[in-house]
Amino acid sequence: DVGFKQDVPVVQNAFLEDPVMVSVLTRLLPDNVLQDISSDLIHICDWANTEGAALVDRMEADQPRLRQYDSWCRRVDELLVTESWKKQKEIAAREGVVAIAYERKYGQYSRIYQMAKLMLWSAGAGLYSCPIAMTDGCARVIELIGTQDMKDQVYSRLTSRDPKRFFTSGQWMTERPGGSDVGRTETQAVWNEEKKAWLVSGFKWFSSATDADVTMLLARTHDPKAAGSMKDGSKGLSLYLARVRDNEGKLNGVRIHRLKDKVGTKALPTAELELDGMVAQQVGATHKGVKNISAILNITRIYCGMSCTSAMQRFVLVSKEYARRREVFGALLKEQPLHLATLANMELQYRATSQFTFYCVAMLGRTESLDNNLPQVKERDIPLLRLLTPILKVWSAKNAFAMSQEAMEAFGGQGYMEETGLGRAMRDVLVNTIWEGTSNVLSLDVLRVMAETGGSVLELYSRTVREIMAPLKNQEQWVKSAKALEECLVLIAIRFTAYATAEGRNVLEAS
Ligand code: MFK
Ligand code: FAD
Repeated sequence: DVGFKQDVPVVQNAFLEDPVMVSVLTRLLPDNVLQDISSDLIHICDWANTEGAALVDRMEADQPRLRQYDSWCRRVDELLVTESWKKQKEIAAREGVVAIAYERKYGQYSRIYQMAKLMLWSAGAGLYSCPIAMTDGCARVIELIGTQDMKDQVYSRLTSRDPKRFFTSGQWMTERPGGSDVGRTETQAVWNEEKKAWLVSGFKWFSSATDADVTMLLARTHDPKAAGSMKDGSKGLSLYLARVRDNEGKLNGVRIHRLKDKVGTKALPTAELELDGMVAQQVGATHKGVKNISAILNITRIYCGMSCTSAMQRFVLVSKEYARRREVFGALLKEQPLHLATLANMELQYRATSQFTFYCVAMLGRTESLDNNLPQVKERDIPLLRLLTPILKVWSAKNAFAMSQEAMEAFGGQGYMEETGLGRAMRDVLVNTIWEGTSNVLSLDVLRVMAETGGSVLELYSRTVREIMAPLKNQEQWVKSAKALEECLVLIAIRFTAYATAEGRNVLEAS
């Protein structure tokens, strides 16, 4: 045991060690709120570095399995998730990672608090952030359009801090004929008078977090008033809410066909599901399924932004830590100009993405707060958030994956070793370019918003940009001002929109 031993890079507390996050929160939150929540943010980082890190290692080492038959050849479809995965659920409830947003203790600022906590919690949660995102989205849909019974029986549990009561939710949209194009959905819902419920049958091609307690799902409605006739395309779809298992743990008309063999997100039990008479309740109006589920999409897409920001924060912090300890050609890495330039570029990307994410989160908080009748919310936040959410999702996913490569390279050969966790992080962050809408589909979503508003959202955009830029006189101020960074993001968004428009036109011209 002789010879050189590299000093190991360690991030002690991502909140305390990251001036970027502190500055974003200082700008967006009133002093008393930041003071109030700081100890919780410090605590969750400590948890992520200790118990969280140990749980993540175990979740990776011991992945979910499916026991399809018992020893007597009876079909059981038992999903075996690890103790560490179950523990994550308990912790998620206790830490209130969904509850904070709905208790609204800090009004419009509650979302910022929740997303800041989620961002730090994610480092120790592995992929448990995925079921939490869908749970949050499901809670929002029930809050907006659910029945009183759904609020009492389900919403209250999705937003509970009691691990024994806490429910998670799935989001079943994608089918074999189409994931982006859900109008090709084959699954059908038929009213059953005897059970006074809808019975849903079909095949769901991707179901993350198959251990969820409830799920929101799309199905084509047999209209009982029109002798069971169905409408084609997405206009024939309605939204349904169902328990995945009954109180004894028996699946509710679901057969688990197979667990997916994925490139990453290995700890997450993603399955193919056959539905055969799943008892469900309709949520919201018939044939408004896509519109009704879009409240989930818009929340989970912001979660993708948050999750990518969290990954980027870690990439930057560990790369900087390593640069402070690794010596090359007679100097520390942090003193090598070219390496410093690489780190600076990473830091810039991370800063931009943090600002962009929390800019959207702040708007989300305002639109959900009880003051959402304020003119600012109606006239600015709602349309701007609708426009920026898909842009945030695409921007953060593409950049976080690119940065995972830089972080890996910054560690040299060690970066390529599984033990550093950078390979896993790269595989995991990559999925954000695909789930909750691929980049091209979300680019088209941006065009959909522009078309639906007759372009007025772009005027709103440029007005907002001009207002924020007005006090900035020279480039120096741009660099110094946090406000300017916020504005850069709006500019990026505009450029992205222009890009999407131009691309769309080019494709049309070429075809
Ligand atoms: C840590 C992060 C973890 C995140 C958890 C990840 C777990 C993985 C979960 C999944 O991946 S779940 C599956 C996610 N699937 C998608 O995201 C589907 C991607 N495809 C689209 O988004 C398509 O654009 C879409 C399905 C919406 C196309 O459907 P349609 O019906 O062909 O679109 P159409 O006719 O334009 O829109 C129907 C209505 O919905 C319109 O309103 P109206 O009925 O009033 O006219 C649209 O304006 C509205 N709409 C569509 N997208 C919307 C929206 N409204 C608000 N927000 C949106 N995003
Ligand atoms: P397609 O829609 O067939 O897309 C193929 C390609 O076509 C893409 O590059 C896409 O960008 C492009 N494309 C599609 N339409 C257009 C267009 N109009 N113009 C230009 N390009 C276009 N789904 C769920 O419902 N629930 C889940 O829990 C869930 N979990 C998932 C977990 C993981 C790990 C993964 C990888 C996926 C999960 N999904 C889930 C599915 C995911 O949402 C879909 O895979 C995604 O929406 C894309 O759909 P698709 O696979 O059918 O691809």
